[in-house]
Amino acid sequence: MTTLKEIQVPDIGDFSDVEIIEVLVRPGDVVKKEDSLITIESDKASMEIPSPEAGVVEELRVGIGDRVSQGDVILSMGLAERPRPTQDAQRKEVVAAGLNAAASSSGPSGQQNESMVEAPEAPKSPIRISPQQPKREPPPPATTNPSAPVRSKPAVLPAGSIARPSPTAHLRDERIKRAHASPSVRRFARELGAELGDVKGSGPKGRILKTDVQEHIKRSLAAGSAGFRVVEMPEVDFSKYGEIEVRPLSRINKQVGLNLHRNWVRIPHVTQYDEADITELEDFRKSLNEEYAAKGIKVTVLTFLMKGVVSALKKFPRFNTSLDSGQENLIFRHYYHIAVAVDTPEGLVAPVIREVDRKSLVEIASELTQISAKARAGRLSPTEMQGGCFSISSLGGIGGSAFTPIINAPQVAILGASRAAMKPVYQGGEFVPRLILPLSLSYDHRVIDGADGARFTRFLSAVLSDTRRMLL
Ligand code: CAO
Repeated sequence: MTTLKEIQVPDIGDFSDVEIIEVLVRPGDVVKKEDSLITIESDKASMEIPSPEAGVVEELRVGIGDRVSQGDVILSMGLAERPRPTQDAQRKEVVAAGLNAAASSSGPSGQQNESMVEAPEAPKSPIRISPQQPKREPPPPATTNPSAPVRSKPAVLPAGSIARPSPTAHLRDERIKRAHASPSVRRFARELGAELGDVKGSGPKGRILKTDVQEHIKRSLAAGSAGFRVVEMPEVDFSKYGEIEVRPLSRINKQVGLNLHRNWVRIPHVTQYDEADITELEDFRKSLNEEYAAKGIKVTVLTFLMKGVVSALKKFPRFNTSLDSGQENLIFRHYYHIAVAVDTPEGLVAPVIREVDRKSLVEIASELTQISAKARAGRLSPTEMQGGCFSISSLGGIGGSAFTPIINAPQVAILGASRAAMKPVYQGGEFVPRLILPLSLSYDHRVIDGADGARFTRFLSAVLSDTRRMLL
């Protein structure tokens, strides 16, 4: 025989009139004691309400979006009547319960109140509340004083034998903790091994739903990144080989490191090398600088590169795109905001100069000076680093002849510029000295073919060799 019982919202502390964001059961579902029934969410936290009974869901009395307080009926449940256990069976059950005290929340079976409608028992198991504190690994026994030389004990295990959390694990934990998701979705993501911090929420106020986690996994599988096992870096006791010093990475180092690593691993990079004859450009640049010296404006090669890149982006619009998150479509931008890598004492940052197509060389030079000074002073706002279409990394002020810049996702290409140098160029039957600027263009091979990569740098080279072409 089955008896019906109304399951009510238990004592939920200070919360009342709280919104239901998930209903986790349907009529007909067989529910075990402490299975979650609904998830409610207040301004502060979301929590799951567990079932105080085992039974079958007969009728749901609430839906998503309803607001509930203690005592409101969630559903009616059919409880299967169980035969009263014999004394011997009761004894066995108590022994079993003793082995797992946490599970014995309702006392010996058969002692339930069998009235048709009864007050709910307060759940004796804790209500699951989110955000949960991520489980943290114990800190490594390393020296904490960053400036003190480390003389740690010799490593007792061979290098490579210890799996340690990566140096950026705490950032990942923080992102998971901050993700807007209910406990059941968190559990679901954990079970599937999805990093909640990477999942985009489509629910109200950006809440992550179960379907978002499923979609994320599907996309990861499609992108081929799932199952890509990366072996942990070996832990090495460097102090075995000499005196060492441990210094912490800056906040910028850590964040940039995460992004660079993701971009390097996820984007198939190809780097096209080329050079541009900037002999005439250099004459023009010098004359401009003489003209604007009194105003404190300094036009560098980078300013011309920004203008030249805009011309090339107009000619090759695929370089001014991003793949959408499903990697099904290309998003073409009709604006020209250029990000510039700036070397600061705290690490690499990339402020964005907007609407470069609408600005003069002198305006760009002046803005570049201001924004790089702001970057070096650590005063850039997050919005000043957002919205870039394409990036330029200039190491020309330092030196070198070529390098492989890493694409600044979601952009699909980045131009590296090295130091220009006088070189003998064979022209009109003789070698003549020309100022040659080395260019290194990295592009996302999913979006850009090799031929277009070479066409882009050839075009850019032509524009820089004859700056009048920027006007075309
Ligand atoms: N060839 C020859 N000389 C060059 C040059 C080039 N390609 N680029 C710059 N120079 C010269 C400049 O004319 C300037 O010379 P003077 O001092 O004689 O006037 C000097 O080098 C210093 O230039 P700069 O670096 O201050 O100015 P910039 O406009 O070229 O660059 C900025 C500005 C902020 C981008 C740069 O200072 C910077 O931070 N670069 C580092 C970027 C970086 O770290 N990239 C690596 C990222 S990993 O992909």
